[in-house]
Amino acid sequence: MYTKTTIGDYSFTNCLMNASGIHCGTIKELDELDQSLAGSLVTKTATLKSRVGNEEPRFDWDSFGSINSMGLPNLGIDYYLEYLVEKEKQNTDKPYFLSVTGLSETEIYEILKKVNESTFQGLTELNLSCPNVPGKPLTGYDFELVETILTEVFKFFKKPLGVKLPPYFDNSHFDQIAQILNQFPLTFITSINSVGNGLWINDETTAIKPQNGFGGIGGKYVKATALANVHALYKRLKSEIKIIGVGGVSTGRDAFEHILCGASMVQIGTSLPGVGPDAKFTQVTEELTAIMQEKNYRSIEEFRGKLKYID
Ligand code: RRO
Repeated sequence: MYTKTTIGDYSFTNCLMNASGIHCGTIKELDELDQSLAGSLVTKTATLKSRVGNEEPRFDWDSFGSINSMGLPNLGIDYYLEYLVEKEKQNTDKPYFLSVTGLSETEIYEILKKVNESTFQGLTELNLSCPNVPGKPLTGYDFELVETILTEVFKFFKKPLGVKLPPYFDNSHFDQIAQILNQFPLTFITSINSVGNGLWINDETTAIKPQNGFGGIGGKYVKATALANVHALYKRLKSEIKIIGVGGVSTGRDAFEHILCGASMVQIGTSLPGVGPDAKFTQVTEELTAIMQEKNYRSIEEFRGKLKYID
């Protein structure tokens, strides 16, 4: 396919995949992703033990995007790890992503040790940017803590690792996070997680229940922020660290823009659940391929990161 890509030593038949948290909590959902045109899949972010997450209603959406305060509901690391190890046996040339986090620094090390010791061969996405766990500040905004965690993790973790980052809004923050990430043998970063602490109101009442209605915003509302983060990090990170772009992708044009900004792979989040993996990945792949054909690009490498600036 025109849209094939690579991240580290891994090759993917298609640069499109789901975003963690979207259609990836159960075996049934993961299997539907696996059978679609997506080039890979990532699991719901797993913790050591399963979690029910926050009270409902905890998700709402409109034609421009979504708000969520899921609170990390997941079936626990063993469930996702066993699923992926099994998939790898059936599908030896398709690389998969496992998303993990911990509710404490110690839990992050414990869960990554488990992944390191398992037979999982794919890529691990360490989520440093969940905005919705009450009482837990967002790790990606604490630069010192990010540096400490990565220093500890790379003492023992020997598999390909990436980090999922929150959106940043200031050039000095792009500089600081890139300076830290460049010190480590990261394979990729995923940018951006939802824009934390938005507030939606229906009539006179919050749209979701947890934390008095505050939640992470995704979809079209965040595309400009996502593109800026992908491009700012593309310009600052060493070339070995590949970028997975996520935020506001519902068409081939959106994916094309993420790649122009520097993304090697593009995740689809908010726009996926309404349509389902089969139809969504077919639509976006066809649209992206049509744009490439019209512009005479035969691979995404021909335009990746080549955003033009007005003179
Ligand atoms: O589960 C969630 O509330 C959640 C997570 Br872990 C995340 O990384 N991003 C998000 O918007 N919601």
